[in-house]
Amino acid sequence: MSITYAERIPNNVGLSANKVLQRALEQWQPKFLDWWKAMGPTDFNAADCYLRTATSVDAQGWATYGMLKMPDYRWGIFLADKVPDRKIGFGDFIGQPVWEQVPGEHRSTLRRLIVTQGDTEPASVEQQRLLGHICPSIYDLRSLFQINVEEGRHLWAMVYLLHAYFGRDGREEAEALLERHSGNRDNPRILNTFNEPVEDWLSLFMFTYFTDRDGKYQLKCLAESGFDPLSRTCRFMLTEEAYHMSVGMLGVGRVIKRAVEVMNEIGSDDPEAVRRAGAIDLPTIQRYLNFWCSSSLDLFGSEVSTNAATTFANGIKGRPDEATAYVDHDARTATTTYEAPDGHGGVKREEVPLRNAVNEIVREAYLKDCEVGLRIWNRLIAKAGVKAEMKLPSLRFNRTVGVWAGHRADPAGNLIGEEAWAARRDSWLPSPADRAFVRSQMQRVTEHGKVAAWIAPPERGVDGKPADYDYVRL
Ligand code: BYC
Repeated sequence: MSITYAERIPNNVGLSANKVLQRALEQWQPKFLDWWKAMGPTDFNAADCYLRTATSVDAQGWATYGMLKMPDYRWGIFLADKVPDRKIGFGDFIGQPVWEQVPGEHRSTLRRLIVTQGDTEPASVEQQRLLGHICPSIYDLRSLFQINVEEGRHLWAMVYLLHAYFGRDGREEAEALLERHSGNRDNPRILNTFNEPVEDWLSLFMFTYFTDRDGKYQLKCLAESGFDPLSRTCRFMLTEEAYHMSVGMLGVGRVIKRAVEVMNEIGSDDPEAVRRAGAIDLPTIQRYLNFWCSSSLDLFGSEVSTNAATTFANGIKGRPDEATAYVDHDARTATTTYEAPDGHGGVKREEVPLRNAVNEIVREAYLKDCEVGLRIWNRLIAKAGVKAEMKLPSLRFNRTVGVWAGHRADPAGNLIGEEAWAARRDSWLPSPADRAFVRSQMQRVTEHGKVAAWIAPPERGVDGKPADYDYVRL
C-alpha cells in the first residue's frame, strides 16, 4: 500500500478506515510534538535542513530528499509490504501461519518487547539533544538531525503497534514512552545504555556505530516475529538503521584519520603531543570504543535467559536472519556452550539448552559484525604508516549485565583483581579528564565548507550533493 500524506498522520496502514485508532493516534500526536519541542534538538527547530522522508516503502521512495524544518517532518506509520502466506519460521509453532492479531497468551510478552524497543528511540534523541550546538560541520549537523527525526519515526512505529493491538494498556504505555527520560533519576529509560550521557561527537559516532548496531540486531530478531505487524514494522525500520550506523563508521574513521595525520605532521605518537596539536589521540579513541562497545554488549541481556527461551519457543522473537543463518529452526533439543566465570578466578564453558542461550548467540553475531568497522579503521591507520591498531574489547570486559557483571577483566578478557582494575581502569575506559579534553575540542563549526580541527572532512556528501553543500540553513 502506498503512503498517504494527505492525512494528519502519514501512513500506509489504511488508518482512515479505522476511525477509533486514527482518533487515538491523533490525540497522541500533539503530545509527541510537545515532547520533540522540549526534549529534541530544541534550538534548531527553525532551521531548514536537507532531510530524507519516506514517500513509499520500496527502493524508489523510502529516501526522498528535500529542505524542511524539523518540526514539519512528516512522522508517520510505515510498514514494509506484506509477504504473502508468511509462516512462523522458528520455535514450537514453526510452519503455522503468522498472526495478524496478538494471541492472548503472548500479549504481555509482546507488549514488553515493543515497549522496550520503543523506549530506546526517544531515549537516543534525548541523549543527543544538545550536540547541534557543538557540531564539527554543517554536513555533520545534517547527519545528526536526519538520525533524530528517524528515531522519532521509529517511536511512531512502536506507538502504532501499541495503539492498534494492545487497547488501553497500549495507549498507557505510549504515554509512558514520552514520560520516561534518558538519565532521569526518578523515571529513567529502560535499558542502561540509553541513560548514558552523549555529550560530545566522539560519543555520538561510537553510539551510532555500536548502539545502533544493537538496534540492527534486535530489529532483525523482531523482524522474524510470528506477530506479522511487528515483523513488517521492523523490516522497514532496518532500511533507515543502516544510515545511522554508517554515520558512526565514517565519523570514527574521520576522527582516526585526523589523529594519524597529526601524528605524522608532528612526528610523534605521544598522546599529549597529539592533543596539543588539536587532534584526539588514538588511545583516547580506543577508550571511547571500549566503553560504548561494552555498554552495547549489555543490551543483549543475560547469556542464559528463560525470557529469551520463551520468546524463541513461542515464535515471538527469533535470531537474526533466522532462515538463512541457521539450520535447526526448532532447536528444542539442541544445546550449546557459553563462557562463564568458574568461581575460582578462571573461565569455564557451560552447556545449556540452545533456546536459553539465544541472547548470547545474537550477541556473538553482533560482535562479529562490529569487526567490519575495525578493519576499515585499521586500514586507515596502516595507510598513514602508523604502527597502532584499534581492537574490540572482549565479551568479558566492563559488563554490568549477565554472568560477567561483577567480574573484572582487561580488554583482552584476562580476569583480574579489583586492585589491578582500579590501577588500570583509566587506561581502558574514558576518565573524567579524557571526557573533559574531548569536550574541550567540541567547538561549533558552521562556516561554509569548514570542519573542526579534530576531525577530517567528509569524503563525499549526501544524495549526490557535494560535501560542503548547505545542508542546514541556520
Ligand atoms: N539494561 O532475561 P534477560 C535500538 C533486563 S537498540 C537494563 O537477561 P531478555 C536503538 C530485561 O529487560 C535495540 N535492563 O534478557 C539503538 C529483563 O527485565 P524484566 C532495542 C536490562 O529479557 C540506538 C531483565 O533484565 N531493542 O533500537 O531476554 C538508537 C532480565 O533480562 C538490560 C531491544 O532491546 C540492560 N542492558 O532480553 C535508537 C528489543 N538487559 O523484563 C534505538 C526489545 C536486560 O525482567 N528488548 N535487562 O523486567 C528485548 O528483546 C529484551 O528486552 C532484551 C533483554 C534484549 C533487552
